[in-house]
Amino acid sequence: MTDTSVTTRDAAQALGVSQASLKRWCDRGLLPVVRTPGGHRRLPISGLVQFVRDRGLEIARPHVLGLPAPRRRSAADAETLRRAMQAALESGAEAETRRLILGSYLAGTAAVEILDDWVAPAFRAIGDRWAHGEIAVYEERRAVEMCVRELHQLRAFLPPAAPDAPRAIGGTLAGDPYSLPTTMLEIALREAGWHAQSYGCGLPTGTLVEALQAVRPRLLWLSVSTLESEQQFLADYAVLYAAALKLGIAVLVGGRSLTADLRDRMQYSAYGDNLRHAVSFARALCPPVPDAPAAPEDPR
Ligand code: B12
Repeated sequence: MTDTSVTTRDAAQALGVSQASLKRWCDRGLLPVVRTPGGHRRLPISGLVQFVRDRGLEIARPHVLGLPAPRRRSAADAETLRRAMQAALESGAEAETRRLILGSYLAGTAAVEILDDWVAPAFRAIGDRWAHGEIAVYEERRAVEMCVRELHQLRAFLPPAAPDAPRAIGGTLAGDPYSLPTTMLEIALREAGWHAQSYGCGLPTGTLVEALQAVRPRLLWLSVSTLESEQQFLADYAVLYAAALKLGIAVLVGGRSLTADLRDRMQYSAYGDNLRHAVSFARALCPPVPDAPAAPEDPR
């Protein structure tokens, strides 16, 4: 599946329903549709995925849309799932990695939970095994590549942010090549309804300041997984923080290299240990708009 939208025929086939039923759901607004220039309905994959998740539907033929089978939560606890994730990532088992990440999301597990509780700990374990010479460098790199691909797919499954949703941008500073955390933050904040965009890794401070001035987000996140020089980092970071402060932009920091000692010498709006903390801070900064109250009944 490469397209972000699918035909009603493929969607009906995947869900195991008639095309007429599917079109009825579209007309009742249960499934978002876009129209081709020729007037044909197309279903954005994100709308279809939310429809399936919200109703706990079984997808009869997920392969029609290139989707994995939903992976329902069993009695298996987080540790079992973490081990399954680690095994799949280590052995280069692409389909299983996909089933664990995307299949779990399709079955209703929050992206933040999948990433914080299974994927990040699996990589910690992979790192430890690499450090002990138990897995080869290529196995670690392959795991990162596979994970990046599934994260991009997971992002495509998330509902689009509302036009007036708050904006967040983030990434890593020069010398920090760790791409998974910043990609995951983008997903976590998108899942929380933000327009979140990761600008990637190795960003010079100057260009991030330019981005803050041009984009004016509500929030800047910075992930710090490695430091070449603490002194250089603190100097670069101070410039960035001052620019954000001037523009009224909150700065959220995190990552394995931000020790308590280092944080003592930094100023920031919030520090988080994980994606859940990022989402909590984002919610406090811009609380989600509650659903509009139901219209009073027509008394006539
Ligand atoms: C993959 C990996 C790499 C890849 C990264 C590729 C890529 N595209 O990202 C590459 C090949 C670059 C790499 C290189 C190296 N690596 Co490396 N790497 C890892 C590994 C296995 C996984 C990292 C990862 O992505 N984890 C997944 C993320 C999502 O988890 P996380 O970082 O914990 O993030 C979570 C939280 O920290 C938090 N978070 C993170 N950022 C932020 C930001 C905000 C705002 C918030 C709120 C939260 C938050 O939320 C996340 C989700 O829960 C780690 C093992 C580990 N313990 O992490 C080793 C590890 C970090 N690497 C290590 C080493 C030694 C190296 C090298 C020196 C190896 C070498 N000899 O070349 C180089 C150094 C590179 C450099 N310039 O610094 C060591 C570091 C040891 C140490 N003392 O610091 C580790 C710990 C492995 C080990 N156990 O020994 N590595």
